[in-house]
Amino acid sequence: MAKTLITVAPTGAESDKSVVPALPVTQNELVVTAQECEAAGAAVIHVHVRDENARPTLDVAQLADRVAAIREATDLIVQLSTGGAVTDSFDARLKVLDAAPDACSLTCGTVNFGDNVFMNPWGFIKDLYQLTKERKVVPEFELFDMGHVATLHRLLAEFGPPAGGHVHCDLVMGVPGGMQGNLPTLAAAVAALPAGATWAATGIGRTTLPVLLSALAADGHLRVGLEDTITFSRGRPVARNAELVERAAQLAIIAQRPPMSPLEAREFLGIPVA
Ligand code: KMH
Ligand code: ZN
Repeated sequence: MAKTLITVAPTGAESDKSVVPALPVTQNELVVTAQECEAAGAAVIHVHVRDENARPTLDVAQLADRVAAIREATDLIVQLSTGGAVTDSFDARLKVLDAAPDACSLTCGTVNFGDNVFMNPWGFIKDLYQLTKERKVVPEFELFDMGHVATLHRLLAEFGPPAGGHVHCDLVMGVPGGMQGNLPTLAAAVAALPAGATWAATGIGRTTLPVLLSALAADGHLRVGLEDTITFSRGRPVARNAELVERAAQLAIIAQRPPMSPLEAREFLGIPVA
């Protein structure tokens, strides 16, 4: 039976803990969240680390601690963000791989990001991609816009397949400045992906449910979490990341594509067993 890969993105770099108290920011909060989300059906965790003041950090020692703590407590695939926060330098973002995660995000282009700009010029993309291959860290290609799909084709044509041999993408939809989070846009993006690529989708904010339901209908995989939405339903804040995973898992079961286990996800993504 076909299965659904569910990734949880529990924290992100944008929301403030004082505004979103459910955000896991300490090591303990992150580990408990990881355990709850694994039990609810997640197989991958997309990690942004916060420092002692709950601010985003790319400090390699703290990243490595989080990777070790999640591995110790769960079987989840640990995917570190190389996107970081919009203020992070390219150098710091490349150094994320020094923390030796199983996987990492790799965004395939610059995008307006609300009032900011999330910078991903070609030079940085190709340096990061080559480093993922050298270090055997499996990249997930983050696509915020249709132009990013074109850059993914260029990357694969110039540098060949990724570590693990399999191309897996995440359509990040509904960012103010990126592609819209709706069914026609999702269908167009999926149609443009490289042959053989698999994909998940996530919708930011109010696009969460339309994108989730569209992705399931189109045989795609799912990413959910407080990084992408802080509202469970109109006027009701998300209480725990796990409730977003539970909802995604229930819908995947209804769609006759139940969640993949972390072990099944390793095989699917080409990530060796830790
Ligand atoms: N925080 C955003 C600027 C990623 O994790 O790779 C970038 C982001 C993408 O979240
Ligand atoms: Zn992220």
